[in-house]
Amino acid sequence: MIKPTYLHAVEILDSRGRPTVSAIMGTSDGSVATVSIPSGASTGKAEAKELRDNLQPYRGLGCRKAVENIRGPIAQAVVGREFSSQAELDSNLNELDGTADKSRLGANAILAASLVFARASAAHQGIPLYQYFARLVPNGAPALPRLSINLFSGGKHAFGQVAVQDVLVVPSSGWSVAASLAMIYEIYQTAAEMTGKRYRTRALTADEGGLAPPFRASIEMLEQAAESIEAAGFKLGHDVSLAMDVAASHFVREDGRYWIDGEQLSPEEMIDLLALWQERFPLVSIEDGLSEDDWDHWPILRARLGDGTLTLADDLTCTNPDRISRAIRVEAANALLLKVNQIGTLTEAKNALALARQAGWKVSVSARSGETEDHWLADLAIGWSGDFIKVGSITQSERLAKYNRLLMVEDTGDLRVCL
Ligand code: 2PG
Ligand code: MG
Repeated sequence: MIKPTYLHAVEILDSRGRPTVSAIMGTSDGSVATVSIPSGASTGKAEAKELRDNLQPYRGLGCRKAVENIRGPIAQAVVGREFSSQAELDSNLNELDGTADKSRLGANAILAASLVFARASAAHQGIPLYQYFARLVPNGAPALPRLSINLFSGGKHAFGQVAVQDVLVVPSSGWSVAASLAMIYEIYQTAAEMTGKRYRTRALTADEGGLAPPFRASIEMLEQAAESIEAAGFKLGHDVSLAMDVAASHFVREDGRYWIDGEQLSPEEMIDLLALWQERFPLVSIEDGLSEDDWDHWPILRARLGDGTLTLADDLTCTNPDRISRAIRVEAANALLLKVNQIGTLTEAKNALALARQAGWKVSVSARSGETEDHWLADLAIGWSGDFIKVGSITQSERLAKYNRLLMVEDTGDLRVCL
């Protein structure tokens, strides 16, 4: 049993300088916990709805109403009451909100309350946060995830200079977090030097700290990544592989055609293009290769990619159990990108995880493009034994907070990268 004695919230700023929500909870045993909430830019249509003020300041992006909802109705429902579990707290939050997409109180307000309760509960039980998360899932066994690290950015995270959103590097399984990061450092520096010379620009970075030279087409991101890996002294496909977040929902047009780097492709042609990239490059996963509404073509893409490359669903499934069930039923994907703020409570995200696991899917636990210095996501990836973690690049403290937490747990917690 845990009894919150107060719940407070503050509007703080995220890594893009936009407002977000932070919550603070005290409990009857004297513990105090804080948490802060991330926010996406290339969001899926089916995501739970963040509450934004739609007024000045911050061009409508303020979170003062969400903050007031925590200080007011949520605090009234939670403070002074005993809770026996995370599920009990989360179902109370959902009842209080009463909408399917959390738009009344705001998914940002609800997630802040859900997560701050988790951190307060971990403190109450005297266990690390990743242990608390592990105890939420059946047979939870904490394990360090494989890193998937953003090297080059395009799409909505880099002013749309090329259509594809991310090219990521993925060290082979078996590399520790510490060794993976040292490897990526070499690759990142080599890529910055090479692209600096090739494109005659300084190393400009995108929202998640990835490099964003003025590529002419998305294929150049893959070619340059492959070249940088080899030039840094690593064997492509052996030491390190690649992954992509195509984020195709953000360049599909109403007629269902994909407008990619000056070309208009039908869904079939888009699948051909992805299959061609899969043939040329060692791709561990292709995320959102098609748009969130293109349910007819996802199963074709998945069949085409086969077992060699994961068909990873982000906007398609939005960490939403209903959409995940549908994707499993029609065999649209075989891996889930899990983002807790897409659904809005830990318990619902846990249900999403369980569905994916039952179907034998791989899981990548992901940060958002707008992040904070909070590192709960690293604990979540460990506690829920994510196969991968996706946090962005290896610059900017909001990204490094998560990597540093993984380093800390790896060094002190005696966990090994899961194979
Ligand atoms: C994604 C995420 C993280 P955003 O598309 O996977 O890279 O981006 O947070 O902007 O939705
Ligand atoms: Mg994505």
